Amino acid sequence: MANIQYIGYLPLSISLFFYEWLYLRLNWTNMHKIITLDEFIIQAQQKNPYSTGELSSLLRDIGLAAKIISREVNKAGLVDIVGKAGQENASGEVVQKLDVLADNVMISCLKNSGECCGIASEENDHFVPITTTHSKNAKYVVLFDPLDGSSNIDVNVSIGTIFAIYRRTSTSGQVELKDFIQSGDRQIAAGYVVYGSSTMLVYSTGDGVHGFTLDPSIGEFCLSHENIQIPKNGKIYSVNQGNYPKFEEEIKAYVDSCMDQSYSHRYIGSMVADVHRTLIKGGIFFYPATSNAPEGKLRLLYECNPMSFLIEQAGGKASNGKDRIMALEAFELHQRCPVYMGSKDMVETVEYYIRERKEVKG
Ligand code: AHM
Ligand code: MG
Repeated sequence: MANIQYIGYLPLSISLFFYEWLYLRLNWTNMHKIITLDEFIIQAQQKNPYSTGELSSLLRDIGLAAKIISREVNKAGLVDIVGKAGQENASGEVVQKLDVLADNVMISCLKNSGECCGIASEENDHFVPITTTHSKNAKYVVLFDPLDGSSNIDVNVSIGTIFAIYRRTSTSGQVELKDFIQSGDRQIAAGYVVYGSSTMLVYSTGDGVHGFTLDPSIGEFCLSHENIQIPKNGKIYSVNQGNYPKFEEEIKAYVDSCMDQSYSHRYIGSMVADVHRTLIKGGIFFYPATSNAPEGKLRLLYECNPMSFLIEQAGGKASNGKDRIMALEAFELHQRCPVYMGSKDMVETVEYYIRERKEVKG
């Protein structure tokens, strides 16, 4: 009798055993599918027989800075890091405490890196040479906006870090201004980190655009968006429409056409978040010249060039309304420029509006 009772449990035990085996197998496979940022960078380096590993090492140090900034941004509201720092930056804008913190984290990680001989940041008036014995003859300079969209810090909306890496033009010794004032076409790598509903690092070394999501449980950026391609056309326009009365007539006409076609308007007010959405979903992000800011608001070296590098690498277009942003000549560290970037067809349409109206005006 007892044996018959146990036999009754047999199908249940077999299914439990099978279920457990399947669960373990799937988990094992998933675990082994994870590619971390460091692994990805090393794999990319191994594909290039001439690689010295210096750029890889620099990118990994920026990844470390991103994790530290992400940790601090996530604590904002709990500790005294929200609010104004009581100073203005090189562009005369109010600096937030988190701007300063992010700036210091980037500078300290890059100083320790040994692969960077100087940095320039939106928050500092002048470039900062790194003079340690190990760093002063390094190949690379890094330009960055440590915390973009900082007016959104207090209200828990996505903010980000943007970076661009160039090879220095001077041969050795302490860096000079000319090492930083280079056109965007000379970028070796560029990327951003968006501190949003999750933290993501997106970068390119000129071989496609790749996105990594921070898994807080293991403290690693894991490959989540390989080879991002921006859709050729889109139906989202992203601009501060409150500035409409200050736009030139041709930009007003373009914005009117977006509304006539019932395009969706999305504007977060953090370039990193707006460009991130544009990269993934398509559309156009623009910050045109206005009557009170004839060169627009965004900075060529810290914001426009690195984002243009990513947009072009993903198959999109980035223009100042007339020319490719990355072809523009840089002549000063905090230079601004009007920007139109995103899906190729949409950027060409706005360029057409600008060209046509300019011709009519003569
Ligand atoms: P910031 O670097 O001081 O934060 O300024 C740049 C930000 C961009 O992220 C965003 O696209 C733009 O400023 C928003 O400006 P506005 O509030 O004028 O629309
Ligand atoms: Mg900025």
